[in-house]
Amino acid sequence: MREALLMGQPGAGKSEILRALARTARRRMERGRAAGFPAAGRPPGAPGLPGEALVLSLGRWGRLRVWEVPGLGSRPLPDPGLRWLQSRALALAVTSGLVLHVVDAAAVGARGKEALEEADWELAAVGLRRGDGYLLLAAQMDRPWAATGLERLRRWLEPPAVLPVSARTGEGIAGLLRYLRRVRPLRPLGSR
Ligand SMILES: Nc1nc2c(ncn2[C@@H]2O[C@H](COP(=O)(O)OP(=O)(O)OP(=O)(O)O)[C@@H](O)[C@H]2O)c(=O)[nH]1
Ligand SMILES: [Mg+2]
Repeated sequence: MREALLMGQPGAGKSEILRALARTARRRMERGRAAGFPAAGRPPGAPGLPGEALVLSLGRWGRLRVWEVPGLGSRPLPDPGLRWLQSRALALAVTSGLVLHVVDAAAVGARGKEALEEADWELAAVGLRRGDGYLLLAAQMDRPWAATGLERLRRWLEPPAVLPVSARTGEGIAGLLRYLRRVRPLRPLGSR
């Protein structure tokens, strides 16, 4: 199954985006319009570990599992199982996974570069290198300073693609679902 990875700092807004996406996909399905069916899932390779994943059926591109990668912060997580998940996600990020890089735009607006972790710069570099396998989700757009943060993220991280979202208001969530439906299966980086 294809993998989409919600990655970013602890508290960036990954879980809320996953929930909002599940709600939107379910609503679409209920209206009978599109094949978005969320099902319960677990992050791959993580039996018994906490984590959330959403499986979307995307018509001719098959199924896509969107999963939340444990937050990449300034300190390593104490649980080796969660660190293993993070390293597996990073490996997929540079090879064949679809990277959904979540950054709290309001925090960047209010605190500038202080609000970005090393992992954010590294993921952005993966985005620059990969191009089509990367989407920056500028999250929490309903909060003060988020517009300033969005402008800075565009300038500083030079993302090949960016989508402003708010799990609170629903801004950008339908657009994210459309993006996931449209994106083609990615070839591993080395095969281009
Ligand atoms: N106003 C507002 N608050 C948000 C939004 N998204 C998330 N939050 C808040 O930000 C906090 C962190 O959100 P989460 O979605 O749990 O963050 P996360 O990235 O999953 O964090 P970890 O799982 O710890 O890595 C919570 O208190 C949310 O209520 C948003 O779009 N708007
Ligand atoms: Mg979370």
